[in-house]
Amino acid sequence: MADAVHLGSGKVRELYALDDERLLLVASDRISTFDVILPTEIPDKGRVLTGLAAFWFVRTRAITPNHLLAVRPDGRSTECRRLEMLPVECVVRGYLSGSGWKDYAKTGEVCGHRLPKGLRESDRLPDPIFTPATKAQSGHDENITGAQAAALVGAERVAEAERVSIALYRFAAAYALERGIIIADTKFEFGVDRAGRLVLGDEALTPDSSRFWPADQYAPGGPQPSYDKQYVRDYCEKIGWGKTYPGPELPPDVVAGTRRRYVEAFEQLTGLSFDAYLANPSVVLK
Ligand code: Q0N
Repeated sequence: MADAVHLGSGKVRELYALDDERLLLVASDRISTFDVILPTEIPDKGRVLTGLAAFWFVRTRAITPNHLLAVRPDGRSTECRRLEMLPVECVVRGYLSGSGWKDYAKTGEVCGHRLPKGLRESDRLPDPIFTPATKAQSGHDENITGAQAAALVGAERVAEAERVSIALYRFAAAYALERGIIIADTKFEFGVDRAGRLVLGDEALTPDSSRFWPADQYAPGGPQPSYDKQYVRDYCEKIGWGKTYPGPELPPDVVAGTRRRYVEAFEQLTGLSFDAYLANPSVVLK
């Protein structure tokens, strides 16, 4: 890290340049809820997300190339290929939730996709839909139409990103469902390499970039419990926090319960023990 140049901070991650071709993505243990970073960290959260993303990168190589080069022994740092990132977030929704549900309830459509009438909140969609978004000035994600996405990156590139995104979602959602986790929706970020190839970047198919729901509690017709953040949300509701900065400190039992859920998601999806990952992060790459 001595000569890594800090390029920027996301809400919960830091990005460094290693050289002209390689970046280091470092996942912190910070947690956000209702778009606010809380003052209390969840121990090992960054390691869980790093290990899970690496696990998926290896298992989706037949669907798309990705930026993963190595996971460092600390378990939270990913060395990756430097790409020219597309300014579009590639969201895939398999279930009707969040802004997708809000848009549907208002208009019967989500990002230009006409959907069947009579769907309830959290219902499974007949087929997953591609609902691109951009980072608005406010820092919030804003849904856009396929035509707007095409204006940003070109029609052919959007079509390619859509095809790959849907294929990734179908693969991961089927895999996760067999292991008791519904991936309701997920966000991919792609870049282009020097050869002009589309390459999957960022962190993919983690509970931070997706909505994970426990399959055994699935009950459409309202919002679903979050696989990872439900203890945090319940606590925030209980104390009547107004959901604006600053967020509340979390008590030890909420921290412990939340850490356990992240570790459980890792173990359920990878079939590996998290202790084995901590001892040697490369176990997820096999
Ligand atoms: C990159 N972001 C947005 C880190 C993630 N492989 C890459 N090459 C070039 N740039 C990026 C990547 C990746 N991944 C991605 N910014 C730059 C997401 N950031 C937010 C901050 O934390």
